[in-house]
Amino acid sequence: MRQIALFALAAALAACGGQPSDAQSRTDQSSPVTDRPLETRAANAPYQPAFPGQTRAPRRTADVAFDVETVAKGLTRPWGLAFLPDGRMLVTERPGALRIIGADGSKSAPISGLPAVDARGQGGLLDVAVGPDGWIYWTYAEPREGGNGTAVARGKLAGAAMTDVAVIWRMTPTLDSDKHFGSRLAFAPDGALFVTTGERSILPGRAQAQKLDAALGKVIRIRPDGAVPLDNPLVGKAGALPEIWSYGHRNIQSAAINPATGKLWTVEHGPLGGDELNIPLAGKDYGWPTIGYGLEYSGRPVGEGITQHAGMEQPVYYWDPVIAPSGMAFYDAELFPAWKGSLFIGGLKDRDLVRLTLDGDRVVGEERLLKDVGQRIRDVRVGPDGAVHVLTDDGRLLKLVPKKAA
Ligand SMILES: [Ca+2]
Repeated sequence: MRQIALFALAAALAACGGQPSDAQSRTDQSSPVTDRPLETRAANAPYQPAFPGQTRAPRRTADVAFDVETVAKGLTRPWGLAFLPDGRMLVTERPGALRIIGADGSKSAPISGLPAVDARGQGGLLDVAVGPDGWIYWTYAEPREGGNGTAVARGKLAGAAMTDVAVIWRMTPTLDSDKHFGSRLAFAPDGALFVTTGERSILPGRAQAQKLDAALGKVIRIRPDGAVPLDNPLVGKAGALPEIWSYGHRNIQSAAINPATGKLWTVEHGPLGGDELNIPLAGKDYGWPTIGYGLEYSGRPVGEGITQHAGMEQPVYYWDPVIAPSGMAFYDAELFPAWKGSLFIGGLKDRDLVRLTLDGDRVVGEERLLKDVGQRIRDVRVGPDGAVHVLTDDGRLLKLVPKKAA
């Protein structure tokens, strides 16, 4: 009955202009127009959620009017974006270049001093972050004897050069695959550095998402110099890598600290269905490949085709069909008051920007933005000016700013 009533309300709203009143949209950051899910396409997998609201949240729009400005274009397969304290930006390009983008959109030549990358497939130069210590941190697919693996390096930016460069962490074991490298960086409020990884897509890697002596398919927690924090959950456990924070992940390409709680949130790629939003907790198992909400690309079940198992954590939220996440940012700035508390996630598959409305640790609404841009969104970050910045696969750095009055 409620659904019918809300449908009638939506129809009434549509008849009088299609938008809820401004007062209504300000009461709760974003207003549900109906309780119908934003996602209307058929799911790939026949699975049911473990709890109400775990998937297909209601369409919930914030009715924010914004302009999309082009900060820079002509970037080559950009992947990661970070803001320097002086307002300039760092952008990685997957073939191996790290560039400085000026506030005026100017692009520097590649910063010298970075190690070589394996840029095949999904590899290359990946994420970049500015540490609270002022050092620059980045992830990349490191070419190695017998294959490659994700690595984390840091250095000091001195003009057009990176100096004091050191690799602070290496994902092991080395495998020969050009897929599922992770890898986002997120500094926690306590100064620890989270690094997300992937399981390399190939079957010998997939099984290692559950193995504690391998760094594939994990969230890693290290000190900025690469040392292992002594309060990590597996420190002292025989046969386990002490840098592991959580495990059972597939390919985590989005990570950010929730400013409301200080906790790490991540989004990982599922296969055919089953992209997951998780809040990875110390020492917990997030299930892959034993449980999940997607199918193999062939359409067959993954493993035994189960979604729940004792001792394995459920995702906070999942998508089927997938969004193919890349990059995420919590919105905690003042520029767009109606977006405060939202979580933005870059969408590769549907070529849009996903905005989630949260209620604590639950997803209660979903909206898709930038459909008209029509590009795969590779990273999303909030600038010091409060503008939402995104990188697109066609080489643009865009920023969303409040729509100027006519
Ligand atoms: Ca999972």
